[in-house]
Amino acid sequence: MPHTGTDPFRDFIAKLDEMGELLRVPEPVDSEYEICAWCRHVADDDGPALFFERIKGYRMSALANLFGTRKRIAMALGVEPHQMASAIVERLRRRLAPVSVDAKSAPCKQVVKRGDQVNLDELPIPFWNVGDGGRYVSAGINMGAHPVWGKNAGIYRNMYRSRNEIFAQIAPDHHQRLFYEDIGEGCPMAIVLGVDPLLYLAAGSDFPVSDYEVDVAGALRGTPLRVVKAETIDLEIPADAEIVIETQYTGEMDEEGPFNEFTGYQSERRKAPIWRVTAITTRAKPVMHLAFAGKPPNENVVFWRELEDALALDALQKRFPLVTGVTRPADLARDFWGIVQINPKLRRPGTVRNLLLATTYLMPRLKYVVAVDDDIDIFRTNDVLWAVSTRVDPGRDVFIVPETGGGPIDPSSYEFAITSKLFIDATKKAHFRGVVSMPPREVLDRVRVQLDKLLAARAAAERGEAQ
Ligand SMILES: Cc1cc2nc3c(=O)[nH]c(=O)nc-3n(C[C@H](O)[C@H](O)[C@H](O)COP(=O)(O)O)c2cc1C
Ligand SMILES: [Mn+2]
Repeated sequence: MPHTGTDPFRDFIAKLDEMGELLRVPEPVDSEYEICAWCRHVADDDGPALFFERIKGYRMSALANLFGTRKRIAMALGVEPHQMASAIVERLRRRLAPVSVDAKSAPCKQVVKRGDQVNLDELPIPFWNVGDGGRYVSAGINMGAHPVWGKNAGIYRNMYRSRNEIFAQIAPDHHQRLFYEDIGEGCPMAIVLGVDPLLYLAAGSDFPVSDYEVDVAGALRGTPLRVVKAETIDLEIPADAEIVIETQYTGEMDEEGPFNEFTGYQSERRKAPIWRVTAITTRAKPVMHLAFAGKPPNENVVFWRELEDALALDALQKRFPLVTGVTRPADLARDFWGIVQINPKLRRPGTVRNLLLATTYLMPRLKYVVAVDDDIDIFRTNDVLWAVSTRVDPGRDVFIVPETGGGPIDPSSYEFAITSKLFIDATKKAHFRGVVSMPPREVLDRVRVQLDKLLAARAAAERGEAQ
């Protein structure tokens, strides 16, 4: 069952705490580089979410690395990691629209500041990696609406410009780019922080423009989200948000960036729209939500596209029943490698190559597409590379398609967003002679129990010594 408290963000923090998935940092941290350094280390260690209780010069606390591991995404959905894809597909067969509440019952309105009172300097907006062009709100869900295309929520990076101006760098294929280019000056946008983690998950995956990510989040949770009218713009926002930055497009653009991206490299300075902040509303003691980007692993790539991958598995299985799993590995920056897992008993001549090509219909930015058998754990990149090492003859099992579309911030591309694609059939083919080395299953299972017992005893002894 999904965790259905009345206060989804704070309930989830409490649940992480309870499960040993949250580390509280009591010492004051510096928002310049220091928050980033904490995040860097826990990212490298597959570590816990971080709760910064005190930030030098600010009154708010902050949370980072929320979805730094797939396990925590599964926790937010209330399932085990191996059940995630099927749970997502099942719940996303429908949508669940939010319910409106009035401002009195909306915690995000406990403190309301408008006009001259608005001051982004009160928010602990970090300076992240060396070379960033400014301070970045990195976990903001940007919410907007358009008279024809409807309502939308997407995560876009927001660079601080002044106490009442902020940027939003929105990729050409992302929805609110259409909104501000069409509406122009006055286009409304609210940047919301600290909301239902399932809305955060939904806003980070691509859906058709006709889909509203708040309805997607409602379906994932199984109960409608609570929304409330914004103060100064014609939008609805999550009533339980920690922080809401209400803005309007000024009609002006300026150079934004550089920013150290999820790829692990800086992207160049680019033009981005400037938004005037018309109100900031918060809880009485808000928690700022932060997301770390930088050289993978990083939390962005762990949860970005997670819903898309689950839906891609479902779509591929409809045409290719032999498919048993799909993922884009986070440790390889997510957007570059696609791994498809198959049941070898169902393979027919030519199917694997067709499947490799079909995967790029759903994931057009991929550079490498690899097919493996179902004895390979696709969530362990080394297992996939072991299959490539031992089951592939590069002269026979690999082919390249030149000059296809790729990601816009791949630092290796000769031409903007153009790449070739390498397809690798790393499944066992007819000539394959290998027999996988393993002790008997029954012995393995028996020893696992003994090993876990000894490890638990040792951990208990260590805790005893520490006290
Ligand atoms: C932490 C994080 C940061 C992101 N930053 C950006 C960004 O700066 N610009 C952008 O266009 N997309 C960014 N994305 C990707 C979009 O949020 C994602 O593709 C989303 O589906 C776009 O929603 P839309 O299609 O409704 O616009 C980011 C994703 C994550 C998870
Ligand atoms: Mn959208």
